[in-house]
Amino acid sequence: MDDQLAIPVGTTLDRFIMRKQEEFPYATGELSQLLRDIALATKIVNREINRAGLIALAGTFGQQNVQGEEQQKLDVIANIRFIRALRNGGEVCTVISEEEDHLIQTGNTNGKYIVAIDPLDGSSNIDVNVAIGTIFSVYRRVSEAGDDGTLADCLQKGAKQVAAGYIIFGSSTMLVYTTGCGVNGFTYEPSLGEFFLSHPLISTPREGKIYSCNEGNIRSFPEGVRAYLDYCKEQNYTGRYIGSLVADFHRNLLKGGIYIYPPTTNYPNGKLRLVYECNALAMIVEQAGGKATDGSGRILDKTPTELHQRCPLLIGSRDMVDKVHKFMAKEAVPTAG
Ligand code: AHM
Ligand code: MG
Repeated sequence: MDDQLAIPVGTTLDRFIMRKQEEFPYATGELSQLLRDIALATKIVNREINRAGLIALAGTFGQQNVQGEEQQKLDVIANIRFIRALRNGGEVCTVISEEEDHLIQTGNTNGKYIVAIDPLDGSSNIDVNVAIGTIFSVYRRVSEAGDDGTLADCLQKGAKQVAAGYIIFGSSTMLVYTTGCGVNGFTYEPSLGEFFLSHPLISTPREGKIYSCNEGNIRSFPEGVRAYLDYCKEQNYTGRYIGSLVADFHRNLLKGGIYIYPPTTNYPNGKLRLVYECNALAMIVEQAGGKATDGSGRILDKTPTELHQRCPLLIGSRDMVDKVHKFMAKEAVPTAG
């Protein structure tokens, strides 16, 4: 990591990836290429998102695209774009996507890597011009190369991720990722079509003052979480909830805070997905000095049993996550009498 001090802010993503690869003399360059594939798809999706308002306007006049098809929803477009880029890149044998029920085999049977992706998260915000994001995890396959990836390749615990990242499509577009040696953020300059290092070695504050959860569901939150939220109010903390996981997470990562999606009546196992939402953000937050749990244990130690399994998520500044756990532990202690 020390060497990174020599990589200045303003370095392009391509050059950064190349410099990082040079730190590993035996690296084959495949992971580097995979990250470039994701960056390329991001630029295309970014273009589609920026045109979304115009497309919707066209839609109101009954317009169709050039093939005469109805315009597709952005999350479907993003899914197609990322999968196409990963397929064309050649390094990935199998993709798991929020948009598809089953494993997606790319046909690159010699590809070493598995990618789990939520192509466009925050679906309720897509149509209303609010920040949305993409979340991705990269695993090394455990099966022999030469054939399709297997379910076992895709159900590895988060601690096995070799890289994880997210893209936020907000007031500017950023790509934030880690390969396990710190977290770096890159901001997109649309007129140049390049990502530039803007947030080197992100470190999240140990303690924060922002809490993020959907308080509309508070009646069905576990008692310990409710008690913690009371505590936040007593402390005059700030409540901030966009309802786009990436946007809420990104703000809290930079400023210090906690995001909570606990079990609720509607989602008894939590709403978020372990394999392509929680794991990636958990790796990033840990690499930045924060913490991620499901309310009882570390997210990265959970072995998934299903591709689309849901999981409660408490993620953010270390001391804040520890504090909720203290409130939850009190809840678990039976009261006398
Ligand atoms: P999605 O994958 O259908 O978009 O759902 C995930 C989103 C997260 O981005 C967000 O944090 C959460 O759902 C919001 O849920 P709620 O509307 O229940 O608060
Ligand atoms: Mg999602």
